[in-house]
Amino acid sequence: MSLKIFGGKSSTPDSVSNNIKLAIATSVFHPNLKFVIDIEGSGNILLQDTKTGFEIFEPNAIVKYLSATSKNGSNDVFKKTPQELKLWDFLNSKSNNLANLPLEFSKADAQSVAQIFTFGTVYPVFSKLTPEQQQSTPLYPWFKEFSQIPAVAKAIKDATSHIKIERVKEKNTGESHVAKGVALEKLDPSVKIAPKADERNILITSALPYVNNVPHLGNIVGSVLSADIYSRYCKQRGYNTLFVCGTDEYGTATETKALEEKVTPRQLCDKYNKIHKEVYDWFQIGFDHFGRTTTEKQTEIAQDIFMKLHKNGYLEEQVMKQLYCPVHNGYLADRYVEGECPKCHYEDARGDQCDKCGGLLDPFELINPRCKLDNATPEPRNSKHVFISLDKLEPKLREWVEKASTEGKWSKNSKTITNSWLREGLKPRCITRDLKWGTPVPLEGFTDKVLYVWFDAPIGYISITANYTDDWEAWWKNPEQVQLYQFMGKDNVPFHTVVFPSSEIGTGDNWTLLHHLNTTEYLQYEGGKFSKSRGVGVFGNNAKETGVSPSVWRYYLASIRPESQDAQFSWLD
Ligand code: B3M
Ligand code: ZN
Repeated sequence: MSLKIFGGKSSTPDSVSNNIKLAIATSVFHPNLKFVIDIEGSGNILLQDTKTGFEIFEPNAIVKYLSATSKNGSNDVFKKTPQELKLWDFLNSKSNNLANLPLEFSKADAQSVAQIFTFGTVYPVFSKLTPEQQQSTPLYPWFKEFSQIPAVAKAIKDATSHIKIERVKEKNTGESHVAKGVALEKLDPSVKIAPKADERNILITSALPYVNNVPHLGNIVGSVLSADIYSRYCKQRGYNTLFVCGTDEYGTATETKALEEKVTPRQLCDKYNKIHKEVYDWFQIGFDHFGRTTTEKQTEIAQDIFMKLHKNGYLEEQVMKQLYCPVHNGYLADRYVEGECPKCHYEDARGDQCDKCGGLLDPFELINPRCKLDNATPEPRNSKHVFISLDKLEPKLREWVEKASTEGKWSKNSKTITNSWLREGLKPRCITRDLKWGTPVPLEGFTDKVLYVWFDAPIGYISITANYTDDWEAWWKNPEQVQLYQFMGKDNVPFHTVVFPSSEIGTGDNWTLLHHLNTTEYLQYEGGKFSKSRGVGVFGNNAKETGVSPSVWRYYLASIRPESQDAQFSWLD
């Protein structure tokens, strides 16, 4: 958490009062923060958590927040103490006769929120009284004692001296942003967010974007922005929230793209992981951690899940016929085979789908198939693979889906998609691939293969958390205390409601399974599809180049969010 506090210009008694309260609370509860008032500032009081965007405007609420977030802070400050209640009554009665102030403080205590309020409130009045007048009020002994507490004495100085703060120019807009009064603190980043007993603990994930592309606006609104909005909401409500995401880096797409760019998969991932990070930073997405799937923790956790499935009898072997390219010596994923569509005879159909007639294809159906990379003619080869026995896991999964979809209030669409898989009956699904760039299969006889990216990627949520905190199991193996919210485009639904939960359930471990999933339909670009290869659409980096501020982009994208049907991005809007 990093906080900024803006004090107001002290020209009216009210703002003197407020600044005194803020300065005391800052100096008492967050001694690392510096409270300064900018002479040219707008005068608006504000506390902002620069990481989450959390903001409070009301001075008394800020004082309470500073207290609650201090080292020994407790949420009790949000309840009114008896002294406070009396104080409110006094203030509401508009009586300004201090002699009537119902004070019951026996001892000056700067840790007491009620005393800070009282002190701030009476300070402007009190400081105008003559020494004799001051001494004649019942308040005097306490007031004097309180003002002499060192942290308070310092705060009074801070609140009553004004400085001119250098203007910050924003690069993109050239606009001059006025810093109003600044107190900046970085709380120790080594303190990790952990679930707390007796609090609402919310774990938020957004679908892990494929690393090998620059994300387009559809990707942004569907997962990271939607999740960020929810995460900000949760944090403002005071829920103990952890929001993680990262790039999905393994698989054919990465291997192929690396070949195209003539770099290693690792180099490719490093380059694009950085690009993703920059784009999301620009959009002010407040991840608590943004990681990646190609880490040691991923190998450790994914292999552990795999071996537990094996031990519990949920894995089986099958031989698969696949297309192999003899020129670049590799098996070809469906979409890396091209050829003539057997249905409409379009020349450039892909092995998974024909872009012209939209028909779903099997790569073996293509007429004159060719390797997308080098045009060589692929040949069929047999290869032995590991399948997850979803059929055996089905009864347990069904039971879970029924419960989770009700408790987690899944959207109609998510339920329909999930039920259509269940209606057909689950079949064993291949979870290994003949590739190099992936998590190695830890099973004898398959060690030259890697885990299929859709088996591996959701485990990325867990390993990314494990790279953030050693205590990752407190989030991921704690269903009693943690609720998992996952954000994604609708095409990702079955992997999150069927395949991933089945893998988790099959291990026999006590996982924090999906509670609520939030999905979007597609965002279209001026009536068509976003397409990086055809250069159609707005991509993360283009948004920045427009010079329009991220807040405007965030607002617009959220306002056209494809909640229940496809939506249109339009420049005219
Ligand atoms: N990378 C697909 C996508 O970005 C995939 C999501 C993985 S979530 C674990 O749509
Ligand atoms: Zn080839």
